[in-house]
Amino acid sequence: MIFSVSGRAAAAVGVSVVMLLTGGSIAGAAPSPTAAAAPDISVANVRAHLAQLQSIAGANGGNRAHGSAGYQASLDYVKAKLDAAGFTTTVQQFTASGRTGYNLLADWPGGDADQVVMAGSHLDSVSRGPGINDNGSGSAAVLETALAVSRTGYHPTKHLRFAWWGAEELGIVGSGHYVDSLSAANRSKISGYLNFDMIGSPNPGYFVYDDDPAIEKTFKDYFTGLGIATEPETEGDGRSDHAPFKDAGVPVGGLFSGADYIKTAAQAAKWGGTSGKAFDACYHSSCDTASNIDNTALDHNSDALAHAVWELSK
Ligand code: DTR
Ligand code: ZN
Ligand code: ZN
Repeated sequence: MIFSVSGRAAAAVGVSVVMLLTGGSIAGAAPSPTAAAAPDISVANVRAHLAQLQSIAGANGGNRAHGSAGYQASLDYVKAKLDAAGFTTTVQQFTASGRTGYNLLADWPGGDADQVVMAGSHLDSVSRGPGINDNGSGSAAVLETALAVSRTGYHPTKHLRFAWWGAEELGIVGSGHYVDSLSAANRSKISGYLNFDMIGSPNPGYFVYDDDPAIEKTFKDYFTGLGIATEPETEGDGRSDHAPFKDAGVPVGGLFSGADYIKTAAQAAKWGGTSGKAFDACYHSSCDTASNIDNTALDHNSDALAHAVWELSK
């Protein structure tokens, strides 16, 4: 079910209507007495979401691009999982390149509404292919982390909001529309935005956004615990959905496993894989399919995502 929600007033109406229909409640449960550690995120579950996105692309002309049936079906799939898990979902509508686009927001009932921790990813692909690494990987990992919040009954001090953005490939349009539609007051309530755009690259690197130091440290400490050295993610500055949040003064961070840049010998020595080859040779290509994923990178990055959501929302 899609609500035509655009603009602040309409968004507010949309949210209240959605709460009535999905049984969400603003109050939610009290914070859990102890701030538990994040659960392990099942990479098999993340891969199952990727398989669904792959078959959606296959049934809809081979892609999940903005304005296409493949994008709509992708959003419907993610929304159905979240509605069933007790999230309060909102679909925000916008226009890009003359076609209607949609963002999907999912609020976990409860937590301090004045301290919102967000985790997001773009759900659209390019028109040339199914976009499984770019960015089914981020979308599936954010979805599985949200489902883990529900499964474990996690109720942190802060409020959790998850997001799947439309039209990132057209120029970061959906997330920009979302940030622009927030009042200054609501924008200031977002204590951090975590972005996940390409986290399963087949020749992976382990890059951590070097924006907000506290968020960066949360991710780096996690990988240090795994004995994995990380590098600062600098290639993507301003190139994904964290950019509108950063421009609005929101602390941002995130993870990245590499795109069409070439892995060096030094990077191959610490991360494995193949030097002299791209981190993802199928970037923005038709071969960005469900086989264009490194399972270990997807697994580690999904677990790091959950770790950061738990740690930063305590
Ligand atoms: N995932 C890419 C945007 C992107 C993010 N970080 C980098 C680094 C280097 C190249 C591209 C990117 C996209 O959606 O096109
Ligand atoms: Zn892309
Ligand atoms: Zn991307």
